[in-house]
Amino acid sequence: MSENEVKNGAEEQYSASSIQVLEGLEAVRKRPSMYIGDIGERGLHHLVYEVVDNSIDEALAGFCTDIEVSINEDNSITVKDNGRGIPTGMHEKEHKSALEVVLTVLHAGGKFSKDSYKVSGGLHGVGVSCVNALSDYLRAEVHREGKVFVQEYSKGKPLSDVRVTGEASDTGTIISFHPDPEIFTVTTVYKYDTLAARLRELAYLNKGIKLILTDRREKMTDENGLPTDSFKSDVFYSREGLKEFVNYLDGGAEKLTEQPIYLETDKVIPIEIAMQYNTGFSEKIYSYVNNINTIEGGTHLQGFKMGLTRTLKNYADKNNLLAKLKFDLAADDFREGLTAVISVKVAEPQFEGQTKTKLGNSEVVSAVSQATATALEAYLEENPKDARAIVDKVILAATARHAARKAREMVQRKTVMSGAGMPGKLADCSLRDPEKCELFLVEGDSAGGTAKQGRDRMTQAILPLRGKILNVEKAMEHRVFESEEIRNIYTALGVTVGTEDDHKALNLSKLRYHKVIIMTDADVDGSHIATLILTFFFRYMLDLIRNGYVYLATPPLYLVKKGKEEIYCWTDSERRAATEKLGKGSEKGVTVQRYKGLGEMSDVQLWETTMDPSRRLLRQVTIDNAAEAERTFSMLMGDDVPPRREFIEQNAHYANVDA
Ligand code: 0RA
Repeated sequence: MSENEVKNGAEEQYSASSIQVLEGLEAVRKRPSMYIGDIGERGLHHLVYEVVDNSIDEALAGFCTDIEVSINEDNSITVKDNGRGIPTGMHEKEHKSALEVVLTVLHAGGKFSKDSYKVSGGLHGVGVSCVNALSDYLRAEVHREGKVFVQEYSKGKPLSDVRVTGEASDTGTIISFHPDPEIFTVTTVYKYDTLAARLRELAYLNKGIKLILTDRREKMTDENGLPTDSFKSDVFYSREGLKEFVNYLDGGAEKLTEQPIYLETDKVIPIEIAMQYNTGFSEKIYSYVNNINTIEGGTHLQGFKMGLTRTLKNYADKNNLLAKLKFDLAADDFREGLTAVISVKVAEPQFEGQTKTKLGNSEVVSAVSQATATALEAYLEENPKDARAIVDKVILAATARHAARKAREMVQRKTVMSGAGMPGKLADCSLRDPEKCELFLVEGDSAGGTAKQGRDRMTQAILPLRGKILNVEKAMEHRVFESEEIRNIYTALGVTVGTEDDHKALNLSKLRYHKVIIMTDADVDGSHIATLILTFFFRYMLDLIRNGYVYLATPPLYLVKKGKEEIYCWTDSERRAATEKLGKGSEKGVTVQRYKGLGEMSDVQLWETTMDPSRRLLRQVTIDNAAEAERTFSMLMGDDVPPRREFIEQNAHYANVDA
């Protein structure tokens, strides 16, 4: 999970009149978002994935074992592999080097790979030529047939012909590129953790491939905090693939069985699945097609669920384990406390859905359900003790679901009677158009009071929350729906939960605000409260995050003041600059006020710095790597203390109070 900085400004817009026929890489530069999704932080990182995917393909074809990714000092990227090297001979049709064709012709990759289909491929799968088009500089180096071939480009155009620059005793491809700041206007700074998360995921999904990430912008420090000669670096390698992935996702969860249940088939549709039950309550199923996280699921997920339900139900019936059960089992009772990863490779995937991450190929349903049933049947027969533990867990889930029904229906009934029954603490806005309305979730009644005074009553609603809301990561479902604070959030948002066939389905059609803004103090406690709220959204209202409705407010840390002049500061370096500016002539009378909490600001100050849409900085909560977010929430909200402390130390950025 990460935060996008949302600045007020125009997005790219295409009006009908400006539509024209575009050819080649010019098209990519004119409409980059159509090719890489967006031109923000996501798109910037997508460039790296496009290049790495080519090397992964070479590895999956059996010719490459190591892939090294470096973030260079100038925020350019180098991807190096030890594959066969991109072919450099003359390309018959195009009358130029194949290397140049691959790098400068849109979708050129496919022309070479008739015999083996491309299995990996970024979400957009646009190829390395797109990366070239969107880079102000790109250099391709190929080691092949004993020689080193080099060609350089700018904005997709070759700067020279392919040159032989030396001899090579190895083979492989080295692509270096620098993203064009004319295209990536928001940021051209790479985030190590974002790239690390994707490379880790790729290592688990493609066992046996070694992926190395190095950050040449940052030297490691020794125990005294002094820089050493080595750069920050991680090696991602998984010998056991999805089995290890499931363990990683589960973090410290208490397991129900010793080992994950695992299957791998190499039929027409290669399928790999690992699954592990734990004693927790959430369902964490991650599905991939050709290394792409299919967050909307699809036919492979459908097949898995069918195979799982049918096999467990049959086993339980056959062994007379359901005799005492007084009510029916629901399909999702079989998935409570289940962590699973499903990875399939499909030759011609059809992607559907809002974000084009839902697999549509119907032939995949039976292939996956068959494979799941066969492997699970065998496992249950061979491990009767585990089988018993799993069936008991399913029965427990059904019992808990029954107990939760009343609490859930309360939430639903209250929300359905819209208008009436809004929480007493909610100070609602007067407009009713959700697109124009914002809800601030505010830590504590005192700050809540200030926010109610300072807000724009037309569009901004305030819901104060009592300090720490329930940690839903550790609570059973009925406790979640019984919590007053959480019920207030459901009611205020106008979100209902549960339909006839899916008791957990979320209904956002009556959502009352399109911005839900978490506003907490800029300190450790405030971060904790924000994390608890985000955990609730992640587990119970994921679509709210996915639709981009969730934001974090950023209150200032300092007010630097001299006479009537006031400067708000969000970082220590801003504070230093402000102190310097106001203190010119090195005169006295400059005061620095540190805000320890929202409550210390007046209503006017809170409005000016944090709530006024024309001046504030909102951070939009997005999920760029679902698996990483999963793991982070399990870890942050789970029982294991040391990894949590480490994460907070590495990621928390609070002001130096004593400075
Ligand atoms: C087309 C054909 C061959 C290799 C590749 C592409 C290739 C592309 C990339 C991109 C990054 N690393 C890569 N490694 C290989 C095979 C040509 C042959 O038969 O030798």
